[in-house]
Amino acid sequence: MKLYFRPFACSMSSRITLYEAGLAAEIVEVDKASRRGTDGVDLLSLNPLGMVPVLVLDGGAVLTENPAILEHLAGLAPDKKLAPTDEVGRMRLREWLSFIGSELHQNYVPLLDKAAPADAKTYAQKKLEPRLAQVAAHLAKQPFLLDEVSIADAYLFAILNWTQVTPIALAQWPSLTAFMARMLDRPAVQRAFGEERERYLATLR
Ligand SMILES: N[C@@H](CCC(=O)N[C@@H](CS)C(=O)NCC(=O)O)C(=O)O
Repeated sequence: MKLYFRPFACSMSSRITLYEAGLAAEIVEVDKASRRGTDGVDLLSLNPLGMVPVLVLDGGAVLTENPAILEHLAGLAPDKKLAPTDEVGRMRLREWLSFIGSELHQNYVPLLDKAAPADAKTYAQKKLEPRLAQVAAHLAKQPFLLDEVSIADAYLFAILNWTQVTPIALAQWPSLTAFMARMLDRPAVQRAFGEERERYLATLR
């Protein structure tokens, strides 16, 4: 199995999940400008939009879309219980994955994109703040999005990590900063975060 990633992109949640699940995979960095992996593979040949994450399964099947990759990885290690298997739990998991993907992730994009017009940034920030407040209210009542830590938390962690390079102050929601710290206490998250930070800083040099 191969995971294509860019440092501190949403693909960090797949790396966290690999480590939480104890799964072996080759983790391949993709250069932002050339969209080529360090293995020489052109990302556009795997995903026409050139986005990470991409997971190439051992049989050669190519899986894109972060929530689908996360669910697949969780399913490979059922004993780690990173995704609920009961109907209600699965329903809640998909509710959160969908919320994070469409309501949070996509609204961060203009704030991270240097080419986005100022109006688009203002609009995105206005959309994001009430949505972050909604997650904060939920996490003020419980430590993780579901009853137990799950792939939804890995996805949320990767997305909230972007806040530090936006004008939004995460500290206005103590339950979100506490969530980030709680996640960073987990060895799998610490390892993934540390490795991605090292690569991220290298790309700035
Ligand atoms: N819907 C996609 C979104 C993936 C995505 O936004 N990837 C970003 C990094 S977080 C990316 O590769 N962006 C490069 C680009 O848009 O050209 C998913 O859930 O996997």
